[in-house]
This record gives sequence, C-alpha cells and structure tokens, in this order.
Amino acid sequence: MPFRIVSGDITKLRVDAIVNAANSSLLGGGGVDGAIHRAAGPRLLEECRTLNGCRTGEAKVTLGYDLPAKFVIHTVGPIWQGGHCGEEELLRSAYRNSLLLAREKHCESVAFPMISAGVYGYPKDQALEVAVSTIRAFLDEEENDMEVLLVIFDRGSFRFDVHLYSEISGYLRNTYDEEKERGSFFGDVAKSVAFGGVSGSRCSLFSRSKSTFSANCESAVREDIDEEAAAAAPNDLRKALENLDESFSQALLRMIDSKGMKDSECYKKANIDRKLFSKIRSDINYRPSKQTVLAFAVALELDLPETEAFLRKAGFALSHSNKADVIVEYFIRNKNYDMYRINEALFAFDQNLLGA
Ligand code: AR6
Repeated sequence: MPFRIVSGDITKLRVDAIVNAANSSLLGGGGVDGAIHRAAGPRLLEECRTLNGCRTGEAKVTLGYDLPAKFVIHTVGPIWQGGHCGEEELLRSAYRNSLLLAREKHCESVAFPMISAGVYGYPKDQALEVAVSTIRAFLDEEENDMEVLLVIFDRGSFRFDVHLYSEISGYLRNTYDEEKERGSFFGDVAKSVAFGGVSGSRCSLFSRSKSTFSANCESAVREDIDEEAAAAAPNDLRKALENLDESFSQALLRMIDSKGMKDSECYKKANIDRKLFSKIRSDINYRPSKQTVLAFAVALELDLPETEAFLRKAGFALSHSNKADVIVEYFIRNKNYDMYRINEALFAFDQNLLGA
C-alpha cells in the first residue's frame, strides 16, 4: 500500500488518524504536540488526562475533536542521548505501535510527523531512515493495507542521503536539459518531437484535447520510440512490442506473470493502492498516469529500453527535459529499484512521487 512523503502541517490533514509526537505525560507541550492540541481544542486535553500518560515507545489513542482527522494517536519518541541508550529501538517501537493502533481502529490512512526529530534531538537523517524503514516493514506485511504519510513540516530539515544526493545532482547536471523544461510550451513540444522525446504530461495534455498537433506529435514519437526500443529490447520484450494492440493493462498483467510475481507483491513494490490496481486489472482500456506507469516499471525491475516501451503503451516517454524523469532514469540505469529510495530522492528534488 502507498507510502508518501508530503510537506505541510499535520493538523490540516483529512486522514483517519494523525500521530502526535508527545511526551510521557500526554498533557501537551510544544512543537507538533502544541500544534495538535491547539487545533483539536480543549476536549483533547480532557481525554488525555484520562489516559495516565504513556511510556516511551508506546502509543495511546484519542478522538481528533476539532481536527479534520478522526483520531489522534499519541506516541512518545526517545530523547536522543548519543545513540547508545536504545534510542533506535524505542523510535522503531513508537512508529510500529502507532501503526498497530491505527490498524486496530480500522484506519485506512495515517499521517506521522518525524517523531523525536525536533525538541528530542534525534539526528534528522537517522530519524528519517528509522521512520521510512519501519513504516515500510509494516506495509510490506500482507495483512497491512493502509495509506501512510510522513509529514515534513520544515523542508530544510529533510536530510536525504548526502552521497546519493550528490550522485543524482551530478547525473542531473550531465543529463537534465533545463533550458528545454523552461522553454515556451509550443517551442518545447516541437523541439521534443524533433529529438524524439516528449514529456509525458505535455503529451497527455495534447492527447486529451485530441488536436491535430496531438496526433502528429504522437505518431512522430511512436515511430522513434518503437524503433529505438525494439532495437535495444531483449527477445521476449520485443515480442510484446510487436503486439501493438495490447493495452497497458494487458501488458502489465502479462509482465507480472512473466516475472513470476504475485499481484500483491507487484502493487506493493510499486507503491500503488490495491483499489487502483483492481481498477487497472478490470479495465482493459485503463489510462494510467505517467507516475503510475513508472511505478510499475520500477516494481517489475525493467531496464531502460523496456521502461520506454512500457511507457509507450500508455502514450508516454521519458524526457531529459523533465527533472523527475531524469531522476528515475538515474535509478533504473543503476539498477536501483528501491521505490522508497526513489521517492525520497524525488521529494528531495521537489518532484512528484511515484505510485499512488
Ligand atoms: N506538522 C507536522 N510536523 C510538525 C509540526 C506540524 N504542525 N510542527 C512541528 N513538526 P517535536 P519531538 C515537526 O519537537 O522531537 C513536545 O514539546 C518538527 O519539525 O514536535 O518528538 C512534546 O510535548 C519535527 O520534525 O517532537 C515533547 O515534550 C517533528 O515534528 C517533545 O516536544 C517533531 O518535533 C517531543 O519532541
């Protein structure tokens, strides 16, 4: 099920539950705790008084009162003391116990702040790693079907892996065509057609309006991509490419089978919602977004020519004048199919994430 990193104020989110990074008294405080109490109103404190506090690493639940969220799950993260006092284990427990409580309350969506990463002083890069890996392990379990958001309040405090950040920056410098992305709309598309690469969003915009330009644009791109992809693709994929009548949905289902994957394994790895997957499965003519196609390409561990061919099925192409495309291309080239990592990188570079 989908995991998303979003920026903003957790008190504004319309989800089933938000998680509060509280202290063991559960009687309020500063930071996100103060913001949640202010937004929920005084009845939240009244209910908190009946809970008799909460130990570090554990979690308790109340109603959301004036918040858009139905529930508040209060958890207590560890205070950072240098990392040798069981802080990591306690932080993992805080996330896991909150998720278990959300499941017990039948929540379909839950949002977390970065627990312990403020006043409690947990190093932000390590707090992010613990948050993402714990949420991921929970969502990977077959029975856990929930949307989980990690809310970054202050984007400056989002600490993405420094080494990977500089590698991706280098790849962007060499590959990303910023001029083209900034260029005028028509000029941009015309140039892209000439170079055989059209950014997905623009192409889909045109195809929706069904203009003549759209038809020209699509057929010009189709020829280039089909030839390029067919030349580079391995035999079984080439056979699939020859089958031009096959829709995106049919191609996806066949590829899941040919990779020997279970459906649930594939949509979980793609960070795609189960309901969306069922829709794609049952609608042979389903028109996915570019992000959805790329998410499945990553889950299926396709190489670049295969990814191009797969995108083509849905009327898209990878473009060097689209920063998100170049970032995803970097991961595929390096055979790094870790969707969580890819989405962290996309977030770090302020791009839309993959999956649902
Ligand atoms: N929405 C989302 N995240 C937020 C918000 C918000 N409105 N406000 C702050 N954050 P902290 P802790 C982020 O200090 O480190 C309290 O006094 C913030 O940027 O709130 O677990 C309690 O009562 C940071 O990334 O919690 C405890 O005494 C993250 O939330 C103590 O602080 C956590 O920062 C708990 O400290």
